[in-house]
Amino acid sequence: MPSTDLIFLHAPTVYDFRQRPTLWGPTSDLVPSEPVFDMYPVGFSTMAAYMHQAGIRTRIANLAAGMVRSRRFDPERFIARSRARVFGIDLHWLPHAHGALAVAELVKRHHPQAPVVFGGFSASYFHEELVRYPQVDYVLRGDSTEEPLRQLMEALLASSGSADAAVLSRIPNLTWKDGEGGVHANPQTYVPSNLDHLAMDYRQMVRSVVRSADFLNHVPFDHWLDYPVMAAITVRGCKHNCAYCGGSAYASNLISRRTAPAYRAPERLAEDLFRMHEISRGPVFILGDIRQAGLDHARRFLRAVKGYPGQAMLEVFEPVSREFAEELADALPNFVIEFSPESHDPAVRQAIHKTFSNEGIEQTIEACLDVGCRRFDLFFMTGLPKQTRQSVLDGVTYCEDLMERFDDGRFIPFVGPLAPFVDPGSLFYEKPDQYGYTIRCRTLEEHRQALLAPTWKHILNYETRWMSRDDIAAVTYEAGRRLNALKARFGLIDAETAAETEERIDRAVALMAQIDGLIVRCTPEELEMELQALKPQIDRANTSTVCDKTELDLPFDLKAFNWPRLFRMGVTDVWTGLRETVTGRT
Ligand code: B12
Ligand code: SF4
Repeated sequence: MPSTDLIFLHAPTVYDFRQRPTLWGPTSDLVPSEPVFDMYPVGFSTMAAYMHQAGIRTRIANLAAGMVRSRRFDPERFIARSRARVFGIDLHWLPHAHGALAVAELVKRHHPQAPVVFGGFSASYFHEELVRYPQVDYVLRGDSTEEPLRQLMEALLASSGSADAAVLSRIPNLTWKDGEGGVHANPQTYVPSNLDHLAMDYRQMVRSVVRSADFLNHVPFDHWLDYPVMAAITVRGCKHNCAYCGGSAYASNLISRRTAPAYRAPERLAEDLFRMHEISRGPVFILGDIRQAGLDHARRFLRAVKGYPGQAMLEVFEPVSREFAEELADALPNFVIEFSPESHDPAVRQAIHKTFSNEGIEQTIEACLDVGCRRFDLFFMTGLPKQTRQSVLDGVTYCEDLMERFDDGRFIPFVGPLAPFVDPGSLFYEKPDQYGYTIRCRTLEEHRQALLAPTWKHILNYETRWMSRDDIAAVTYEAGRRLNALKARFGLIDAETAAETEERIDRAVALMAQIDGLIVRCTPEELEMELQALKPQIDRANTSTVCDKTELDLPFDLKAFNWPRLFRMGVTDVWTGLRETVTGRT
């Protein structure tokens, strides 16, 4: 009898990445993940907590992180040995198209009777195509699937895995197949208007770790063991409409049927932070601009969180006034700002619907640093409308001006590509002509195939009227190279780190040219052989291409985990679990 009702599996982007020679380039440079995006969706923890409340036993297995960590980790053997009644796989980020489907295939091979459930933004967008793959049984659509998942799980557990059509047809947001292979997409009616029904404190995660005696499989991403950053969610959906974003107001309506963002109540959000601090001393990343629901909402949060001792990273979507910066500093003295204007050029920003001015950007940096912000990260992107090669490089010059002006080591600019995909549901993807884009892949299968190309340049699913894929790749490397040199000049990174990054960029550029040449000259079989021969070099050029990934990390207390607290939490929980099992209560 399986001891777990539902196991969540997170796949790598491409299942056999350890064998494949893929030059991933800078696609993951600006997130904590490895190039195979080994971070699982934060929703795994909210779904696990929600299932726990309903008496459904869950586990998490981050297969991607396991594969990154050790060559000896065999995901197929892990799947074969997993005893779960239902398998849940995320296809949230489209770059997982290959890995997620391959993992589902393995689940079906080893557990043919166990239902396979998919969810996430990309699964929702491609739900009808996805459910037609033989290894997929169900897709739960939308940005909030906790309750539909509970209903599906109860139906599956009550029927030993093959729920009745009448029952299935009543589950909101569910796409499913009937016995004849007919696809049914139930109405997407479960769209909660706030996030207050969710538990976001990771305690369920600790319980699951203790119960399964399996810490490593639960880690959100491999590097988390060195850098235990936690995520606090303020919102699902967004009121903004950045044209590249697959989670914008427009995309959210299309994918999640969401007409307005759902917010976490400010006081609950503050509680989330304090509870996370009980577990980890790592920084907390507060996802979503806390001002999105209005300044009153933001101020309620700041009042409630005042006294929080840890480091808080805050995203801002629009410029910050001096007054608000002061309020931030007062409530969260250890605050860090993440701001993504994406370009220095107002015309480019206008084209992506970021309508604030350069003065707004500069005032924001000045105000935040003045009031004591620990660090200010600024993000620029390549591959945008109206953006030429020159415009990207001018953006680096603009960063140089800013580094000169704010030169005490706290202002750090980054540049990275819009990659690997323009996201489905975004305005670029849905209205490419209007934005000057050519979208090369339209179906899930086309994206799955694209991921098997030899370099990130060939994986890109788009080019723009202003830059081809070659241009985007070349200028991204060049911008990275110049910014790297500037960071060394202004003392933001040491000379050794800068030299290593420079060397990686050189190596990546040379490899890209070499692979381009092979593609022209070789037959597919020859190409495969040549690429395999290059694999060791490709692997060495793959992480931290245009900047050193650890530049993103904040320094934090080495005693990152509150072990006594974790121990108490785990032991209490195992004891409660045992008592529940004995008394039959949940
Ligand atoms: C927060 C965020 C992040 C965080 C991730 C935090 C985390 N661990 O989840 C960070 C900053 C690290 C990040 C990174 C990336 N992100 Co991001 N991110 C977002 C953002 C701003 C919010 C996402 C959010 O609200 N999540 C909360 C809800 C919606 O999701 P959730 O709770 O995790 O999961 C729920 C559902 O999705 C679903 N679900 C998910 N998985 C599963 C699995 C099963 C079995 C089931 C049943 C349901 C289910 O149910 C969950 C619970 O209700 C969105 C933009 C937006 N406004 O939406 C972009 C967004 C999701 N990101 C995007 C991208 C592209 C990326 C990167 C690939 C970018 C890059 N090249 O580096 C990386 C991938 C990182 C990785 N996996 O390693 C795209 C995805 C588009 C797409 N369809 O692929 C978005 C839409 C933005 C954009 N540019 O278009 N991101
Ligand atoms: S990029 Fe950020 S601010 Fe813009 S629409 Fe997406 S989530 Fe909202």
